[in-house]
Amino acid sequence: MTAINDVAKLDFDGEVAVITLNSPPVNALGAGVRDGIAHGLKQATANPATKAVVLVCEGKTFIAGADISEFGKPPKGTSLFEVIDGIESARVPVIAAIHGTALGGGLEVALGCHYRVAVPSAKCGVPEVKLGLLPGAGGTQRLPRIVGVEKALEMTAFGEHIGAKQCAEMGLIDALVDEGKLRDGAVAFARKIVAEKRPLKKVRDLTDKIDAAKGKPEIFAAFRKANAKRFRGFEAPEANIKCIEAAVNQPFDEGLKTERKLFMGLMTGVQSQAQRYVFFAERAVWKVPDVPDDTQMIPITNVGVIGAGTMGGGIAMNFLNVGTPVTIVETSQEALDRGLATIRRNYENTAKRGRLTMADVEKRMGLLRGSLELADLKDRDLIIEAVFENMDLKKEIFGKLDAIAKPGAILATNTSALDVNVIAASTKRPEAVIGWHFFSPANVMRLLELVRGDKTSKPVIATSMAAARKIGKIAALVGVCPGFVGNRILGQRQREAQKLILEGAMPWDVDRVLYDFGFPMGPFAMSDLAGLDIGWIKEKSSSSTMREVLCEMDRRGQKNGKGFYDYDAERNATPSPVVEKAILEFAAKKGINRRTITDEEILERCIYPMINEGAKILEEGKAIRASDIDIVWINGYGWPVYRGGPMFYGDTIGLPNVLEKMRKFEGQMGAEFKPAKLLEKLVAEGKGFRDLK
Ligand code: T1G
Repeated sequence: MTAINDVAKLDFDGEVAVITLNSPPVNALGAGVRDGIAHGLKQATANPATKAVVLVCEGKTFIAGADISEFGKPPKGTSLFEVIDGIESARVPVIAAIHGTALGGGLEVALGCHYRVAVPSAKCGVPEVKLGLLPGAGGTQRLPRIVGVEKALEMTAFGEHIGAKQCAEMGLIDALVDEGKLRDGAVAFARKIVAEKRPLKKVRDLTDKIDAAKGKPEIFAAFRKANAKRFRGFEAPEANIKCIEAAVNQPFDEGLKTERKLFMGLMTGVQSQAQRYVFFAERAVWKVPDVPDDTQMIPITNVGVIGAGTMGGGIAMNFLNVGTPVTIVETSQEALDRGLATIRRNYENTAKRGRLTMADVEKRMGLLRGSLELADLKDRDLIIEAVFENMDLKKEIFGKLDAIAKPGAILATNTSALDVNVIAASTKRPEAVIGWHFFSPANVMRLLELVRGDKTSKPVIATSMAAARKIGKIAALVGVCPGFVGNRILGQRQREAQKLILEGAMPWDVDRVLYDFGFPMGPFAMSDLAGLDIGWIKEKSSSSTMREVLCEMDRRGQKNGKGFYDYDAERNATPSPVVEKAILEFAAKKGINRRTITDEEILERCIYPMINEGAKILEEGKAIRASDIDIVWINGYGWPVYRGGPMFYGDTIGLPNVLEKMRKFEGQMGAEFKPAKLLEKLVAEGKGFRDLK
């Protein structure tokens, strides 16, 4: 065994040389790994006895791509192109032995090899598009030559990880070897192809799969059309498609040049910077500085949910989906039956769409028990309350839970706005109380705000974080304040949106600006979808807001075909002349002189107060880091990932611009635009949110 460098070693199994990489955590293609492969290959092929080379990795995975943390830094060591060219032009066959995930540059290295073997549990993919990039080391030119143009379009433009079995069916993997016997299986495969004198199969030389697509531009047109909605606003998917087109229409080396040009265009662009930022933000959000990794965890073997309404039902499904038994408690048999029936219907609908079997449905329903007795939660490890948003009701329930729940149980509330400390104070164990703020539909929305009370213990926080990860959520730990992080910031945008339609804009103007910015929907279309009459009480209605005025006009939203918009039978929205007239009258009644409002003002007044509120949240310590706020808004409120989140966006446009506009608006419209101290401090220091530690 020869150490090539600190992350690569070389040994020989008879006539087969084996290069082993070991660069935790994911064998990313940093300079050491690139040098290790290149130098290892040189040494291996310099030995005349070598008849084949196997490239294998130790640790949890094969190479999971280029080292993203190296991007933007001066290149060091052997370039990835030299590594792959070296492999492809080797005098003996090179075999990639894949376990875990061969992703991005890792799959491109494997595509440079003459053969690929994998264990069945392995996965392959080119997820660069999720980083706002494309496979920039020949992947867009080699992949279609192996898997065909259609598959290559899906793999590059969607970026999903594909199982080894399916990869073998596509011809991407040449052989599957036994789990746990990867190295031996790869060496045996190498011996077999040497014995059979199989040719040095260079992927770059394969043409049949791309020839099949020559003169068929309709393949690309159809793919673009079918995914236009999904790719809206993103730059990378189109660049990936163009590269696959180049693979069909250009010679290999010309296609490589096209790939390089498009890659560099994305790499230096803001979208990829944003999406790379989000990649690391999604990993940082789990880290709570004062809750160390070795914090004692509370075993969660079962769960109790109080309330079988829309939220309670969705919450229960998250745990049933991962095999955790749930007892759900309601106050009446009718409400309980309705809740249980909704859960079963949701599962059966998923089964109808082929994403679950009926056996899966029965297995999940088998883990669910309904009850009318809070006392039936006495053995629960985690209890999540999801009842009506009323403080007295929540305090009463937590008071009762305190007497019922076993010692050490976690008592969680799904409140979206109420003070968790006040709820905790209604028990003698406030250290066990924490907010678990799910987003509707709770079994679908990925975001979870975990709300840390003043007395919430570290084991309760650590356990909640781990449980959130287990049910497939991304959890941000936030502090107790009105609206926590997400809704608190939403309040800023909603306030300005409501004001803008009185001052001169129309709801469809505000929605268009935010839709074009990248949100899936604007605030007024969103209100129509949710229903304008949520929380509206006819008897108490006083035409004090446009929302009340519309409800009084029996405009409830999509559900009755009229809200801020008019809706046709297919729920397509059109601006409403009735609403326009109502807004003009309402503004006149309020004595507001309407004026022309630019799209720029709409955007700035909706977005800048959000950034400013984020700064206040940070200065109050209600969020651990700026990127957590971005994770909340990207995963819970539809902020476009290619803009990185409100805080990253603030840094992108420059905090001095945000501050200048906030001060201008403060001067024109009042204290609600008062700049946060942190914003003023960062600008004074010439820093951004990214500089906050
Ligand atoms: N570069 C640098 N660090 C990485 C990394 C990478 N490619 N992948 C993971 N890490 C770090 C991560 O930040 C975390 O660090 C730790 O590893 C564990 O990751 C030329 C341009 C492989 C499926 O997009 O999808 O190749 O937080 O928590 O859940 O064409 O990591 O512990 O300090 O995610 O088991 C393309 C990215 C790159 C794959 C493992 N590759 N990685 O998931 O662990 S671009 C990717 C993943 C490229 C070429 C182009 C996942 C994983 P820390 P983790 P996991």
